Amino acid sequence: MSGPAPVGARIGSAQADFDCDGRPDLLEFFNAPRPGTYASVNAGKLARLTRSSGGVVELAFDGMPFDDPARNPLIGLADVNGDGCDDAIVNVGHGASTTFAAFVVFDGTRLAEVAENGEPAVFIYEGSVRHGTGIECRTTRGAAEIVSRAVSDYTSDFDWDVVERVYRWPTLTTLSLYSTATSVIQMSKAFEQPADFARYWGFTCGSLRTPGWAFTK
Ligand SMILES: [Ca+2]
Ligand SMILES: [Ca+2]
Repeated sequence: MSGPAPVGARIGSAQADFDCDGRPDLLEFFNAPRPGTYASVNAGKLARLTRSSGGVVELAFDGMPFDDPARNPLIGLADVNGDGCDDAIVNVGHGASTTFAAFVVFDGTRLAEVAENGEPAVFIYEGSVRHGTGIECRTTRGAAEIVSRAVSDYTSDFDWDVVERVYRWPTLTTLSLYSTATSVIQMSKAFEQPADFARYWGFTCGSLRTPGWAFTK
């Protein structure tokens, strides 16, 4: 990024303990259009963390292209990387029936968008009647993981093809693919959806359960 980013309206905020000092910090989001790929599509955003100790760190990121620039990008708060500090889950775009989520983490020094192979790590969730992707944060034998489970019944009306990808954290702000597994869920009735619907259409992380409809179905 070159030059100061013009910062527009504040479009969201949340209080949580992002630096783990036991006191709440303030995370704010601003509309921040700037030159570059997404300048004309309202994607420029700025996250600003004001720590309870007084320090301020900022992160410019791209999110929600073509969306209402006044829309709050914050999906929710949870500890995504397992260090015990709160992190932010932000909306960075959508498909026809899906939401694209990314993670904003304070690593002790800077505010960063979690990356995989040098690019923002973007996780898709939700879906339609014939496909879905669920995201889950979990810990396996002490290792924090992000699990993505994509399902579709394109190949058979009675079968859901499942692709499960598990990611782990080499650092607090980077993810890498740890394992991939495929399986099939067989249904007795055509077009029937798996019983554990939220597992394949919802986003579960800490106390965050979204979207609500995926957890009441
Ligand atoms: Ca704090
Ligand atoms: Ca964390």
